[in-house]
Amino acid sequence: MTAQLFCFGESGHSYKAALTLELSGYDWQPVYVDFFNGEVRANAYREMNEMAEAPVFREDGLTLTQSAVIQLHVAEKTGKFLDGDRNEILRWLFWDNHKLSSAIGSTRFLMNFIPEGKRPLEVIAFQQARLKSAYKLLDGHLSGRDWIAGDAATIADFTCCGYLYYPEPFGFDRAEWPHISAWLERIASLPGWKHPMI
Ligand SMILES: N[C@@H](CCC(=O)N[C@@H](CS)C(=O)NCC(=O)O)C(=O)O
Repeated sequence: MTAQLFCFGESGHSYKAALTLELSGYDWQPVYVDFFNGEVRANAYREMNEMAEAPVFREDGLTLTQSAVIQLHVAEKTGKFLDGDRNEILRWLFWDNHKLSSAIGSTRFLMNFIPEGKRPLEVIAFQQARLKSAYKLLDGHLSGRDWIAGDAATIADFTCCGYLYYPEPFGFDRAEWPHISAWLERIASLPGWKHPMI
């Protein structure tokens, strides 16, 4: 059965899972989640994912949530994008989910997807300051190495890049982070790569 990924284009967390599926050559199809009209909070959606979040992966009676779990499942099943030290890969999956993607997701939401007059400027400034430390750490880690964990692309790369291709402003300027920028180019050069909004 073709696997389904419940997702939407603006969701960087969905993108990580979709990118892993796509680059692995997995048999999958996206199922659109109407996030901006509250679908993830509706009872029907919560029955599928009590955490009320996208993405959700479904295949042959299996339901998985949390993008990192979906990525691991796909990588283990296909044997792709898992070369390298497993603890190192897991370390970056956890770091990204805690310090990078979750912070970008909420900052980008506050800066772009709510009415201008309702944007909490102090919260945005606080988040951007914390994110700057995360960009600095990632840029430093990528100086002198091509990939986050190991000698080839892994799911650690696909989780950390999740939000960094989106055009909306959230305080990330690629020109300020040359090693991150070069790494994003490398990922975008992998055969089958797609932009999140395609
Ligand atoms: N750690 C989760 C984060 C998922 C997440 O926050 N998804 C967002 C969309 S990008 C969502 O559905 N948020 C619902 C909400 O916060 O109410 C993952 O990696 O799957």
